[in-house]
Amino acid sequence: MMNYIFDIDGTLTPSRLPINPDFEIFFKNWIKNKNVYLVTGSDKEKTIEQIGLDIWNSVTRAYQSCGNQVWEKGQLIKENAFHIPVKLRQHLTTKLENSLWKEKFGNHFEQRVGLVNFSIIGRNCTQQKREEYWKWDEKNSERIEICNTIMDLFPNIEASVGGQISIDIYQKGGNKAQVLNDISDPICFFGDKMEAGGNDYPIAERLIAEKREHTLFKVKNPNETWDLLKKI
Ligand code: M1P
Repeated sequence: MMNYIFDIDGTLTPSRLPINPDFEIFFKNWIKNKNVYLVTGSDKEKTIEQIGLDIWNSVTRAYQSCGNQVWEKGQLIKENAFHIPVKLRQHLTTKLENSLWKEKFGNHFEQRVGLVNFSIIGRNCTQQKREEYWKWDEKNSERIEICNTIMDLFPNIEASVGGQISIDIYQKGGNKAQVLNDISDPICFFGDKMEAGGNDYPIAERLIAEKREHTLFKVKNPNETWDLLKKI
């Protein structure tokens, strides 16, 4: 039986925003009698806020914090601990002070289970500032540069770009690809950040490297996911 894996931000919903209500109705029906897994860098509370408790409880498994916390039908089944080392925190604080993006809104470090989410603009920014930073970062590649520097300086730590304004930081190997340890083939994977450096990349890379039976759907936005699902 096919196993369907979905990223959330940028794939099922716009980043940090609720799912389109019509897509929500469609998706609720579509997942019935299918093996469906959600894999996001985000935490349980934000995920439920965006896709609703009904979908979250109906899927086969929900992997939060890039798979560092796992939920099955509302039951917690696994979690890993992770806290950033003091030296990395100092390094990121310096990045925050020296960034060419000058507007800061607070909540720059968000501790999650098994993951720390870091944002130069700060998670307290408005939707408008979020969009502005996203466009600025696309031209300036600040987040990619921060991730690469973290991995050069701290070989036991991994960092990846997810969503619009932040990066996810976790123990080396604590990336989204860990979900493949307990999901069997064949697999269809839907994600918007499958390029190197993106937080969906480790899943795509491992499926290819291990010659697993799979199909990758690299989408630009939730509407594209919806269109693809109408054809499946
Ligand atoms: O899934 C990765 C990230 O997606 C969103 O990121 P941002 O806020 O940068 O758009 C958020 O859901 C974030 O929590 C998550 O880690």
